Amino acid sequence: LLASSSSTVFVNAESTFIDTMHSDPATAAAAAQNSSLLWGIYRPNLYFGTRARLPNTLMTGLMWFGTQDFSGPDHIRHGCEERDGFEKYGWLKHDGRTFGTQELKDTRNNVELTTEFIKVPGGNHGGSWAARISGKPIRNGEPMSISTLYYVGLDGDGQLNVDTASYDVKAPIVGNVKELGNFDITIQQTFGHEKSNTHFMGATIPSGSLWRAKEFVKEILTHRAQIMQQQGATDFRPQDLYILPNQFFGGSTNILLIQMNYDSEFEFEVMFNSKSSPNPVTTETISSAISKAEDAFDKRFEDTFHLKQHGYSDSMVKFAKATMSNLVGGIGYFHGSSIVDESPTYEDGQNDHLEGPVARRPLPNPQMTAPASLFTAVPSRSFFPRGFYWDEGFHQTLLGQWDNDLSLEIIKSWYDRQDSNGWIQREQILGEEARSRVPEQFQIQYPEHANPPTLLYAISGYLDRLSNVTSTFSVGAFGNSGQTQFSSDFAEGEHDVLNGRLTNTDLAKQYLAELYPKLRTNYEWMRRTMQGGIREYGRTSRSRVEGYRWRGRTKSHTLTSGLDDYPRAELPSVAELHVDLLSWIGFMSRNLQRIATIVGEEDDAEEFEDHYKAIANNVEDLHWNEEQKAYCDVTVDEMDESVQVCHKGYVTLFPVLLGIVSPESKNLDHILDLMHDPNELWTPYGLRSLSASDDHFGTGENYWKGPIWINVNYLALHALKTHYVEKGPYREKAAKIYNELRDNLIKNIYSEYERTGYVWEQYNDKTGHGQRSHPFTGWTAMVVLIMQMGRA
Ligand code: 6A9
Repeated sequence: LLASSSSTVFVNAESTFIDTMHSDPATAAAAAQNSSLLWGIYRPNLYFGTRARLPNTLMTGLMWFGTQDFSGPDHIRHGCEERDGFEKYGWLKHDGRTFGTQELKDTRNNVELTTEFIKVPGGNHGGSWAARISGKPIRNGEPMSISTLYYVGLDGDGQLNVDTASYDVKAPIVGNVKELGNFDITIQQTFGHEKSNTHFMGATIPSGSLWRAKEFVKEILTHRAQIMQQQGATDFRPQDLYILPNQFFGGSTNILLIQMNYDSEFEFEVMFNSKSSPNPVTTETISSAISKAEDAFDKRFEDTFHLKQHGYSDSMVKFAKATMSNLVGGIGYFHGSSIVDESPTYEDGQNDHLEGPVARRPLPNPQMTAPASLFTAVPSRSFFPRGFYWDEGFHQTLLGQWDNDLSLEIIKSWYDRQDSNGWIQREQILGEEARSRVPEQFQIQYPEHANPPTLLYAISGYLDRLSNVTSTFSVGAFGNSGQTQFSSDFAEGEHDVLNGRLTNTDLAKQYLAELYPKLRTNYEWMRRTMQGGIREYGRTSRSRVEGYRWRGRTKSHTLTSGLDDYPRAELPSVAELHVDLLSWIGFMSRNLQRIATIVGEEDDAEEFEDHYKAIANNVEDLHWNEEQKAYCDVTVDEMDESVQVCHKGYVTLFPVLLGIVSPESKNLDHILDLMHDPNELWTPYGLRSLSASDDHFGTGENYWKGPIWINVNYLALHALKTHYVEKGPYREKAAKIYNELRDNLIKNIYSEYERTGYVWEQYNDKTGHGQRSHPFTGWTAMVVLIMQMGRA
């Protein structure tokens, strides 16, 4: 397999050798439901990349660089990077299983790329798929000059054979991988000039290093350029200098790259054909399959979210589709080791060291774990392309509405990451690729560090969807205050969205029964590990043990709470009790009670109900501050007296955000006032994280000290709608706030998208401007649910 020189590597659309398609992909789709998640765009950290949902497997990816000058190899586009400065990029439509279309505006290189993906189910190995990559100048009349590279790599066992002899005629790559069977891959130009200007290379690279493909390419290109210059070449253009050598290096090729240079509009396609499938993808079938899938997407989007029906404009519907689709396009499959430190901790009473945590580890012992896998969405493809525990519950709250079973598969994958104690790593940094994006001091995970249990929030959304199809699931002590009204979120027409197999009563019960022991262990772990010291009360009665404290806190940060720099007590102390955490644990009790009832664990259900009552009681008893009219954290002062610590903002809202405060409660009235007061939390763009009247407001890194976050705003809207707008003396006030807040959020997130091209990590509370990471189609994508919710 050495040196083959070929300048006509790519077959034309007309000369394709594969027969036309045998059967309708839609029919086959139903049969292939089970394997429809094997192949996907599961490399969301890349602008475009596919892989099988398997460890150490076949992966493909796209790179490109500008050839207008000689700096190209230093600016190869591959992983999503904010510094690439694209004016816009993201999936416009993506159904999560069979189809997606993405647009990328690489402003500096004057090229607008479109990447389309289509899967054709069939056979025993996840079907076949195709990618179509096209490009054109953004600014017409200005030069566009780029070099594209598409690579196929095998990271693990199997074969990737390249028949160099017939390389220019038929499928250049023929392979076999155990779980994927036999396949072939064709990469060919279908439109564009410089057709002869194509180059390729095959090589053997060390296993596990495929994720470094970009560095590899950069080395090859610059090395070759050097050699050509040494040979005396002076008059080369960048596109003649930075080219692959048209050679195969090494014994058994495990990476193959195809390079094509363009100076005007172009299109090429990548076709992966699974040999066990009777439905091949061909150039002819790609177009019709894509347009069918696109129509189906549009219809399903409307059937699910009813945005047109509710009067949203076309451009707002387009925005909603793009926002949800980029969350879907953010779903990835990650595999590898992580780093965990299980060394013993010692907690001092109070820590007056400026930055130290209250818990010390005198003998740190970070260790690599065994490799593990996770199927998950990500908060941001560019900045945080990996799984985050509490982000994921929000992602799945939206995704569950779109594709119930896909969402349950992801939820299950997360609980598979739970250890025997009940702990799940908050940040999932699996493997070297993921680790390469995280500064060292943040790589280690600690087995007493929690994060809000939002996966249960997503599961409770699932239960609500179920209770809407059958009364079997409308059970539980909190059913009447909870589910019945909750179902109002899922008004007429919602049955359309119950598209999953797992909405079948028996299968749903089975799913929940399998998950239940893990949920219970996780709950017990939370209660045990986060236990607070309620010193002055002793621990005699049940309600007196219901007080909790986030671990892993320093003076300035409580990363585990998810609200990083939100102000807490001045000094970390073992005597602290955190009101948001108590609320989350109450939320767990309530939902576990629901699930235990469904799966027939009546005794457990009773126990959870007891816990819940004690928690609801202590929310008022321990945390309500009558002077401040807010739910506050608790700690002890220098005199060892219990004191409340009030920093009004998201933390002080949690008992309402999670529906623990009764609609009849006078305290609710005060919390509603707190929300609606512009001097406190109210802004024209959403609820700010910290009250404008708080001393810490807007100070320091100002991450959760004022800016507006969409996940917490969603919790507020959902709680209002579910618990407070229909019942109790404050229902009118609640409804007014709900309606105004909802309008403000939708208006601002949408107009910022129009203004900047992106959805953002957070929004400025003074200007409404999107800020920090982008695109951030993690929980900010919940704007789609906010649009769907309707007015109170
Ligand atoms: C640091 C920087 C290239 C912070 O969305 C994920 C999380 C949230 O869960 C959390 O509530 N974000 C929020 O306060 C982002 C966390 C990123 C930490 C990684 C490394 C990488 O620099």
